[in-house]
Amino acid sequence: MFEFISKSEKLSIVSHGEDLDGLFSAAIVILLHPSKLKLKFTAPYEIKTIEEGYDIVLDLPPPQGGARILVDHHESNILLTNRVQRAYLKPEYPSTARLLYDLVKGQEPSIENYEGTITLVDETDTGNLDLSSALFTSAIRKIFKVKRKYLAKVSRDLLLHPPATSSDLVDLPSIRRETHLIEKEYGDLIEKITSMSGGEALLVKLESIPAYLVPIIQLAAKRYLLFGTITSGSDGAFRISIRSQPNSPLSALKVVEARGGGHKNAAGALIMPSDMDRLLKMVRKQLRVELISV
Ligand SMILES: [Mn+2]
Repeated sequence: MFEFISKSEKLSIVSHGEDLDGLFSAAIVILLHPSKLKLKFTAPYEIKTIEEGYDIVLDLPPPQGGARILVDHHESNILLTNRVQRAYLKPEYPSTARLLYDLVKGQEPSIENYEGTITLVDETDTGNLDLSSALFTSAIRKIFKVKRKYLAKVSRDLLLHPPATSSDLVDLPSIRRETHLIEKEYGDLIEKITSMSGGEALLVKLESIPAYLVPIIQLAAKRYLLFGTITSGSDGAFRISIRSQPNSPLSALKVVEARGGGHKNAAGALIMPSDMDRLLKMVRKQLRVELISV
């Protein structure tokens, strides 16, 4: 793995552009192969149908065009490993960045300077977000939507100022303007979300606020056995993101079933509005569901 990354002359890599795991996994490749790197950020719901192939795919399902190497930890992507030459896919890993780190650290001991950041990535990628890491992730999603190319700069910044705590994330030079802006603009919403009382299942439909605020809304997820957000995409489909607690009678992955993927307790899918009723019915069989719009 280390040889492949450091010795290849040119490398094309594609990583997940919506969270810290995708950004820091890309940062590790940048560290080992700083020049002649073609770096692209995308999302699971975009990449599956991409016909282009890549040398390395990180934290994502492999594209139709295939890949030489896949490094990932999403259980649901095991079904697509026939698209790649070599798959390092370990669902037991808390993050793709941790897996990549373990694959290369034997040959590149200097990477151990980033151990603290890797631990922070593990925490944020297993749904253990606090307000600061949720603000950071919302800012990343906003940038992903409006000026995606800037994310490469954020990845480099993570190497220059390796964060060890979630408040370091909010203050990362390339991102702090955005995190402070979101905090100022949506202070009332943050207040409302962080004071939700909890219950069996809650589904939140985002109608009057942008979809990049989903990570902040999800701060309430810990207080529900099952928690979901629903946003509508430009194509008329709904994007749903589900979180579940280990003791929920219904797991997040089960809710999205064949329509999406992810981890057992954190999964997402694109669904048609006509399928919404069926999904709701399934959840209602097991849990008392509350539905709200924000
Ligand atoms: Mn991940």
